[in-house]
Amino acid sequence: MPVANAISFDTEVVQHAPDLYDYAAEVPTIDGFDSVTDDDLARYQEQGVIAIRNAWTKEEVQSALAGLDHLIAGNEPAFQNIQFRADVRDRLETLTFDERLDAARRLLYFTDYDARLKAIAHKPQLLALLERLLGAPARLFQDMALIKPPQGREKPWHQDHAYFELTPQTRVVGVWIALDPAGPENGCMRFLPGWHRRGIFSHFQLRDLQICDAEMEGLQLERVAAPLPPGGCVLFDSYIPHGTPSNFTASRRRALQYHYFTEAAQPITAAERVAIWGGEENGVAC
Ligand SMILES: O=C(O)CCC(=O)C(=O)O
Ligand SMILES: [Fe+2]
Repeated sequence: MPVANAISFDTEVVQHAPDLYDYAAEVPTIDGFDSVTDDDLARYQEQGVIAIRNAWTKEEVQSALAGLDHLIAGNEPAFQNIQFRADVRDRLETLTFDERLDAARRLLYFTDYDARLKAIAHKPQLLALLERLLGAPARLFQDMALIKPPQGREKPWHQDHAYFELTPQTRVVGVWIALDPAGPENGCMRFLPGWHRRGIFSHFQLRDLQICDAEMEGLQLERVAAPLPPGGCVLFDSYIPHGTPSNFTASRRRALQYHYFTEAAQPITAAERVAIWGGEENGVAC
């Protein structure tokens, strides 16, 4: 399924307001899939997000990183879905391996090209948990790798459902997996717990496809951050507003993001998506 917009990276990086991602609390972490209780499932329905540490082992994280390096190196010629930093796009063939690693920003739809990355998405304990959350067997429909380098740009506040060509009723769970330590300074996820129950926010093409900043300002006391060690993850409802600030550290923040629905998922057209989620297209002011 196509994503709604193509993002360009590192061009005209516009800084966000310095306090747009300030937060008051952290998402509590559950230790491993086997520790998830019925109370945690109830918390997911109530808050729209739960976090699990030690969800994938060090070995699994290493295998995922090796899989990404393999794809970024260009070792699977049939796989072309890598977005690189804008200034190198017209001279990719001249880059060394290290330069390619440095310039890669986002990979999409790669699970059919690397068995290691596919295995991460289909870990049986994850699929069992997703089935408990969705009430039916989970199907992977989108995979992404998100590389936020030092100085890397923000991902402004948004609802993932705004990007999908799926009916508003289709239930979707996102799984965001840290491959490097993800902390407040290098762009770990921020959420507005409970806000997945507030319905549809119009999305505008501003610094990215996003919710109007004015709607997301002044909410420090409601926001939470989800710092995670490698192998930790957040599971979140596709209606929960979330975002990540710029990376203010010298360390790269790599993550995987998988999205799941069930066989009940219903597609819509691109025009229907805009009619439901669009801002400026529908005359909504920001
Ligand atoms: O990894 C990030 O910075 C956030 C990614 C995200 O929320 C998305 O791609 O929908
Ligand atoms: Fe997102």
